[in-house]
Formats: sequence, structure tokens, C-alpha cells
Amino acid sequence: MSKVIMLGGEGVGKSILLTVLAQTYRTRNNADFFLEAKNKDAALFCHLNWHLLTEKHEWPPPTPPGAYKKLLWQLHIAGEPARTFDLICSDFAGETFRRVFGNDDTSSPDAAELTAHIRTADAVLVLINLAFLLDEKDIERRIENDWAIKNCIDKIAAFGGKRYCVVFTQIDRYYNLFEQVNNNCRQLLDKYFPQIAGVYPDIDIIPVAAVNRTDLAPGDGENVREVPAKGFCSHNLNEIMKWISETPAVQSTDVPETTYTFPPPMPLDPVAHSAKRLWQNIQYSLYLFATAVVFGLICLGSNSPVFGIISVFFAVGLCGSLLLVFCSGIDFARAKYARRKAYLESANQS
Ligand SMILES: Nc1nc2c(ncn2[C@@H]2O[C@H](COP(=O)(O)OP(=O)(O)OP(=O)(O)O)[C@@H](O)[C@H]2O)c(=O)[nH]1
Ligand SMILES: [Mg+2]
Repeated sequence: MSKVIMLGGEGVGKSILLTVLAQTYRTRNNADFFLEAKNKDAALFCHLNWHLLTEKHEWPPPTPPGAYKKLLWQLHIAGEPARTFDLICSDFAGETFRRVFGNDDTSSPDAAELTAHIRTADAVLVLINLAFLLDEKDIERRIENDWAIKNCIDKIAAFGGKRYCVVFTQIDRYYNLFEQVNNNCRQLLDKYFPQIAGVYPDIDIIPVAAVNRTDLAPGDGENVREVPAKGFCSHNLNEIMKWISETPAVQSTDVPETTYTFPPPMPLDPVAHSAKRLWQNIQYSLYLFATAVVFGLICLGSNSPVFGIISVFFAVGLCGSLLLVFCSGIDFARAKYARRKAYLESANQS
């Protein structure tokens, strides 16, 4: 079981990236990776968010603090030999991230949950949205964001034995910046995050666009806003999957209980059971009666004794079947009586 976490501030694109990964790799399609949802939360998370992006052309709402869900997948990796490993992914609120790493505030339950999760994680992807940071006019806020990212990587590195990387998200919004540095992410890290680049010169950097095209739609009042465009696709998801698949499948301490015990079978309701048997016997009797009558009439019409014999045969069967109707009728009446008696007794007791 390997535990992978995506971390990053508010609106960096964690939920959307996780959604497009789960959706893109949900069929085998001869791809190198296949993600099999292993709990309802994972299946729902992917389905609902994907529906919003592609059918409603809306962004999923921000993840509220504390609403973290454990999303379980099994990652199937093609190759010789093929490998599978269990993945626990988590989608934490960016607000919690900012409190924990921006302000070192771990007092709230969601912050404690996040730090506990990082402690048991095997691989951490730290997401950065450069467009957001470059657009940020408030210098104090920009420094707080930079600090939160650096502080987060420092804490993860301090644990030792964890894999971590930087993911530049939403690169569709600053392709021009990539062109300026010939798609060299390291140069972007050097330029915009010299502190991180200085301390972690070999850190893996993966640029991605979960939604590569947007359209404009009416926003509040006169404003317009960007929404996912019809037929959008994603860039560089395979790099993320490759990086995740290199995580050794180790035994986490936070493995969920996977054994499932089936509930005991429901006891049959005796009244319903006997009513069903009674109705079945009535049906048999009706069939036998109808068949006996049909053959009897054919015998009368054709004067052939063979049809007469068949008719008598069915009539005898009908007698037996009527006997069964009688017995199951008594059974039904007895079950009804027993239930009524039990009901009256319980009513008297209470
Ligand atoms: N153009 C573009 N915009 C994106 C992309 N991914 C996310 N966004 C934008 O970023 C916003 C936030 O994305 P989310 O995935 O909800 O961000 P988050 O990190 O989960 O945010 P919190 O839940 O608040 O922590 C979206 O509403 C989009 O406007 C992308 O690949 N391309
Ligand atoms: Mg989110």
C-alpha cells in the first residue's frame, strides 16, 4: 500500500488534477497505467467532478477544510512483469495547507490530520501554480505563499525516506513563460523559487495542465470568467503517473481495513413466505384445471379416448394441487395468527 498526497495552497489545482488523472486512467486502453477505484469515495470523486468539468463546463467547488476523504485506487502498471500497487490519495483543502505551512498553525483537527497524513505518506507532490503567484500583487501574500511551499518541502525532507517533487500546475495559463525558457522547468524554479532551487537542486519538477483550454462565460455583474472549454484535454499526465509508479509499494502504518464481512442473511418473513407458496400452488392448480378442461373439450369434439385419458391425468394432478393449496392455506393462516399473537403480546407488554 503506498500513500501519495497532493499538497498546495488554495486554488492551485489539486482536486482537478486528481480528477483528470482518475478519469484518464480509468480504462486500460492499452496505456501503461490503469487506475482502478477501490472505494466509493474515489469513484464518486472522479465521476462528480468530471461531470461538472465536461457536461456543465464548471469548475468543482473548493475543497472545504476538514472535508478530506481517503480516496483508494489500485494502480496497474503495464510491463514485464506487470505490477500493481494500492494507492491512497488525499485531496486536502488548500486553506489547511496555508495554515499549517504558512503560519505553522497545527492546532485545528484538520491541520493535525494533514500533518499526521504527511508523516505516513510515501510520496508527496507539492503543487505550485506559477500564474497565480506571478499575478499576486500583494507582496506579503506572495511571500507567505512562497514560504509555505518551501516550509512544506523542508518538513517533508526532514522526515527522510519520502519521495517528493514539485508540480507546476495550470501551465496552459503561462505557456509563454515556458517558451521563454525553452520548456526548462529548472530555470523557472531557479528564477521564481531560488530558495527551493538552492536547497534542493535535484528535486523532480513536472509541469502539467489538467485542463488545457478554457472559454469565457458570464461572471458576476459585468465580469467574465474562465470555464473549462468543450473538448479540453490534459498535458503531461503520463509524467505524473510515471513518477507516482516509481514509489516503492511499502507498508504504510495507516492502512485501512480491507476485509469485508458479509452481513448475515435476512431471516425470511414466515407470513410472506407462506403467502408466496400459497399463491404458487393456486397458480399450479389453475394451469392444471385449464389444461384438463382443454383436453376434455378436445376429447368430446373428436371422440378420441386418448384425449380423455390425458384430461383425466391432468384432473388427478389438479386434485393433488388443490390439496397443496389447502395445506399452504392452513400454513398461511397459522403464520398470520402467530404474527398477530406476537404483536398483541408486545403491545400488552409496552
Ligand atoms: N486554466 C486552468 N485552470 C485550472 C486548472 N486546474 C485548476 N484550474 C483553476 O483553478 C481553480 C481551482 O482548482 P481546484 O482543483 O479546485 O484547486 P484546489 O487546489 O483543489 O483548491 P482548494 O480545494 O481550495 O484547495 C479552478 O476553479 C480553475 O479555475 C488547469 O489545468 N487549467
Ligand atoms: Mg480542492
